[in-house]
Amino acid sequence: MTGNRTFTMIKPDAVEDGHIGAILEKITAAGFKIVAMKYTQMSKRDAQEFYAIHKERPFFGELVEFMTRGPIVAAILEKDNAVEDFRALIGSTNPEEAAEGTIRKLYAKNIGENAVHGSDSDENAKIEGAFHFSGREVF
Ligand code: 3AN
Repeated sequence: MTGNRTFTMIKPDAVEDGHIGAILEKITAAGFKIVAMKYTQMSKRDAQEFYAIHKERPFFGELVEFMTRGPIVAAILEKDNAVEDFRALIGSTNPEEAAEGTIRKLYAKNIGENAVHGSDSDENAKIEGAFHFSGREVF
């Protein structure tokens, strides 16, 4: 069974470059409904916890630095088959491998500064959504 919610972040690089509006337009045009959204900035501790699964990876320090260097847009999105369909909309982690028309192909700079996050499973979508939003902030 596939769930109907996923979690996303528009990352600091895309925010700095002024792509919030264009990315939200792609997301809603693809049929995702925004059920929670905020403009926020993660602390070092937030990012270390959010990305704890990657803490042994060589890029962990760089990832924490990048994700905390400026504000992000965090959102919970609703659509049938949300996790898989959103991963298809954003494209591969490495923008050089991302399909034409995907958000990362359009806006990502490289494998680290790749414009957007998308949960990789229903379970992680729930954990990540709950990391950023209280129940009262989800509609
Ligand atoms: P995705 O975001 O496509 O699920 P993950 O979960 O493998 O990709 O990686 C999480 C984040 O870590 C990526 N969005 C990217 O910002 C960063 N990252 C992944 N691989 C690398 C790498 N080789 N070098 C630098 N940063 C990376």
